[in-house]
Amino acid sequence: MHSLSGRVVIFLALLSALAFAGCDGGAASVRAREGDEPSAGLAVLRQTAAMNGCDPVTAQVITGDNVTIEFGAGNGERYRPRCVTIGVGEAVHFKGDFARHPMTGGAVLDGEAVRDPLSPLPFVSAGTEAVFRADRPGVYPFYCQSHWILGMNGVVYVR
Ligand SMILES: [Cu+2]
Repeated sequence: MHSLSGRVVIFLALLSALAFAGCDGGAASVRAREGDEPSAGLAVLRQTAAMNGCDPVTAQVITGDNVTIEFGAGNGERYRPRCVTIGVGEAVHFKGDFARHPMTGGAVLDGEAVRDPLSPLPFVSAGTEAVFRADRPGVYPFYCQSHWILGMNGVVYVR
């Protein structure tokens, strides 16, 4: 359990580092640990290209600032849409009952929900709306802490 979480944190850190690299040519990949070769990170990314039920190739592409992901109530225990792609500077609005569906950045990997402490996605457990504005390219998975096991998770891809 502990080693899995450690491994996933490293994996998520690599994702963040790759996002950085894509942003400005690689000079600022500050989050990669010493000893982690960039090629290893790319391999990990390819192996896990599909996560939280999303694949970057098939994710819905939405442009503009009116991307809304709704959850709960009539949508059931899931996010609609579950997988979206937006551009840098654009925002995603999450709308639903966060008290019933507390949301956090992170991924369900190997049947375990693992929170990503580096995620810029907000942790929200109250209210009915939250906004995530993307300031750099990256892969930003998220899940509901109560219902992730039912598939209540998703990914925001930022290009
Ligand atoms: Cu939920």
